[in-house]
Amino acid sequence: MKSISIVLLGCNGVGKSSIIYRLVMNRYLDDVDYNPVIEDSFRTMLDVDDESYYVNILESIDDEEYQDLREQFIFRSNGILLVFSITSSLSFELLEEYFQSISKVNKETGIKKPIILVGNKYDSFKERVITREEGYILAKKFGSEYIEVSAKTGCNIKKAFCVLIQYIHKFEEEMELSLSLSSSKKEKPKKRNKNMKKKNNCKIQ
Ligand SMILES: Nc1nc2c(ncn2[C@@H]2O[C@H](COP(=O)(O)OP(=O)(O)OP(=O)(O)O)[C@@H](O)[C@H]2O)c(=O)[nH]1
Ligand SMILES: [Mg+2]
Repeated sequence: MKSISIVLLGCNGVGKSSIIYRLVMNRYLDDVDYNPVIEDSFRTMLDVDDESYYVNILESIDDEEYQDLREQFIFRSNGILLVFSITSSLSFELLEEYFQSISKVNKETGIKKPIILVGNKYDSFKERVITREEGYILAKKFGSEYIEVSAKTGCNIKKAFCVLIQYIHKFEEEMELSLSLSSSKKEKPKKRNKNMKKKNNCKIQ
């Protein structure tokens, strides 16, 4: 079974933990006395396109102090769910900062990690301040897909993870292909020049 790691990034209170609980336990913890921790890690299994995946899900505390930790999480992951709340403009504006962290890690590793932009709290559409169109525009800028979800109702939660896994799978297939192409190029025998041929025909007597 394939094993992959997904990290959830986004500012305080956008619903990262709630999204994870909904996926892993199919539960919604409404207004729980939540104690943010530095690192939360969950595991679950998901079937995507006839393939089973062992999914490791990470969430990190959103704090300037832990910027290095955030970059480590990005580095360790195979793909990222970039989360904001459709009811908070600040959570949407701060996405740029997270994207910069992703770009920094991508630059260092030379690998462009798949991202899905997730607009949570879809159920609170009456308090919506970010339009769907704004979500699509930003997702396009990030080179990602945009999905609106609700951890409260469960709407599109599984879909967001499945779409990301499809992207990760596609991305890794492309990486393998380009690696095998570049190694086969290296292995390609060089054309012999005339001198070499002569040399090889020489008989040592
Ligand atoms: N209406 C609504 N509220 C939500 C939803 N998801 C989360 N919440 C609420 O938003 C608040 C924050 O949710 P968390 O899951 O703790 O958010 P978080 O991103 O993990 O927050 P930190 O860990 O503090 O960064 C809680 O009061 C949740 O009940 C949702 O889909 N709809
Ligand atoms: Mg949390």
